[in-house]
Amino acid sequence: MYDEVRRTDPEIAAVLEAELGRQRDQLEMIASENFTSRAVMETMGSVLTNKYAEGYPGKRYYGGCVHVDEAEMLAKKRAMALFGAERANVQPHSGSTANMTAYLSVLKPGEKILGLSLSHGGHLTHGHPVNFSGLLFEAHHYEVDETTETIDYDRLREQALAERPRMIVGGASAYPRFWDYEKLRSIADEIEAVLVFDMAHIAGLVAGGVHPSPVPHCDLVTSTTHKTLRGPRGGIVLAKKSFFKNVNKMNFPGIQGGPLMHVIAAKAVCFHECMQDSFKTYAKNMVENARVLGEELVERGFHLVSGGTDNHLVLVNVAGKGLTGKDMEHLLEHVGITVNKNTVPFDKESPFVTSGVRVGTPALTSRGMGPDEMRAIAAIMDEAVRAREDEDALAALRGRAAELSAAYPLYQELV
Ligand code: DSN
Repeated sequence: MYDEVRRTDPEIAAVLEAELGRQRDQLEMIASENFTSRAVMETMGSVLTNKYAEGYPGKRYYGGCVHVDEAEMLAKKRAMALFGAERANVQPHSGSTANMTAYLSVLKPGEKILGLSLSHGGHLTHGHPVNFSGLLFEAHHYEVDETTETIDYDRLREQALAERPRMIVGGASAYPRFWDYEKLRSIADEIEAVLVFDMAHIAGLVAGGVHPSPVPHCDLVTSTTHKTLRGPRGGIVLAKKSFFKNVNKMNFPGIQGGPLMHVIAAKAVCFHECMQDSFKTYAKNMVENARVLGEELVERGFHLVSGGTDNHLVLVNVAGKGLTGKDMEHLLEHVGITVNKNTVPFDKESPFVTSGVRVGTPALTSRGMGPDEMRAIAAIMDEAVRAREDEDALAALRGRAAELSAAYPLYQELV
């Protein structure tokens, strides 16, 4: 696979090989990561990377776009069919530019937005002060309830009525529960706000029919394509027809220049894969694996934020185990399990330390792992916490994690 780069650039070839080894050998449980198909990777590594195509199919600023037009039209058509959307823009380079496109297509700088607080599971692009969304707009935040650790829609409504944002944004990067889109819609309607939903984390579950879809309820829906959707790294905006013209104008020329045609073609490949029955099974398995993992952790005395999960991730508060999220992330990495530290609602620790870890099942489910492996992983996590001062015990746990990885080969054709 890497023959040419090995010949021309051994230093980068070494990086590629080392990363392939890391992905194969570790138990990848970062909730936003996945393993794409070879078809997606081949398309991303194709000649389409050479092509400039500013504009949209049939209306480009460059000649020679006949074939990339075809790829983009397929990607749009498939995105609309997959999600039942009226319109789709498949050009955003990332989830962040998808959100920027959506927001600026309906708002002027300085207007008010209302999104879930980052420390309660939201995302930087939902109005955090260090992000464009907090810099360009007057951002307000809703939170989860302290007892249930789920979104308090009554308080959200009160806030919306008091602050009257022009846009409400739903969606999260660390929220394990279903969303109540009807409630969000009715609150947005009450104050005549635009309703945007960022479904980056759950898009694959929505596509697979195991999570309710925000598309019928929202004016604009954004997503990445590389998380549970298992496609190339990138973004999309789905829109109601009346919002679409502004979305297009804002993505290009408003925000981006030349679209990444190799990635857009790979998005089309991904959407096609997501339409297959095998993807429905995959989506179901991601959720089942997260449920089993969560239950096993609860049985071992871990606190799950909101008490469980409806989706592909669990947010584990490890403070009760005498650890910070940072300690837990390091400890798990030491035994061969990759997760990320994450704030939990009302966290007393800083975002660099945190009291929690976010653990997701998309990548290991792609490798074929199921409930038995989740039980084995929960046991490794628990034993690692208990044996955290005992290097021999940790080495034995690392061996058990490595055995699990080895039993589910990854990218075998790549050497
Ligand atoms: N960084 C992504 C995540 O890990 O959830 C969100 O953009």
